[in-house]
Amino acid sequence: MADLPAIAEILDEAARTANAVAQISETTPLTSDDAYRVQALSLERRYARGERRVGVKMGLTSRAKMAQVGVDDVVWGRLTSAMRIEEGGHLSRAAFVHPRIEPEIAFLMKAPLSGEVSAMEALAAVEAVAPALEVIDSRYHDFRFDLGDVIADNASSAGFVIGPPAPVSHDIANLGMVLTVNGHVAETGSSAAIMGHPLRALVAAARMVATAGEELRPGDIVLAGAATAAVPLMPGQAIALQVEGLGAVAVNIG
Ligand code: 0L1
Ligand code: MG
Repeated sequence: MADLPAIAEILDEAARTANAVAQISETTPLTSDDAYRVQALSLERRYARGERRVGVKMGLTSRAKMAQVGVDDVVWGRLTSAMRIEEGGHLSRAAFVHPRIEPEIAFLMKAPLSGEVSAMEALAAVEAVAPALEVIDSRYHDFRFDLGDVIADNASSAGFVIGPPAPVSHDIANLGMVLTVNGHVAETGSSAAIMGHPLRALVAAARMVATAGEELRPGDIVLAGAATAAVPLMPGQAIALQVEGLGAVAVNIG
């Protein structure tokens, strides 16, 4: 039987020290259920160090990313206080293994949400929406993983930046999103690439956290998923995301 606490320690240490490790699946293929247990155990280690859970991220929310990993459902991970990067602030490339950044939409929750909910119920629990950047960083060599690997690795969660919040009355179904690096366009996409509508990612988040006995809580951030491919991060980059009608969010890489 797999030693789930030992696997959680390996992945937590890999993230904490920014040292890549071999895929867990090379020796111990994990079911999704066991992989989510590993994720929860590795997050317990972060909480014990003083980090707080501040929300969740949805991953593999575009058809392109699902096809890349060979799955047909989204994944989720937990966001902690230590992953938050100030809007317009700096992050150190050296604190990560091989970080990438991707353009997202974030929800800020005002009411609890959990289980099977409709899109209308999900929307009613949202305080605000915002442009967001997610830093992902697989703790596996070469950013290679199977589904169990990536779930256990907290869905590659590494950092996030939230832009100015906008009222939920804003229609987020199909917003143009432009990611620039040092003023040059790196990726363009639409919020519609996030499961067809970012609100579907929130519905999925409510469903998936419930399977772990958790809920989305007031004040939580929910990252809905990426609208384009992720861009590798290097020192000296100024990263900015402009979301049509919603605003901008930026971060500098040192
Ligand atoms: O946020 C994401 O969609 C990433 C999920 C994990 C897969 C990856 O690291 O690309
Ligand atoms: Mg993401």
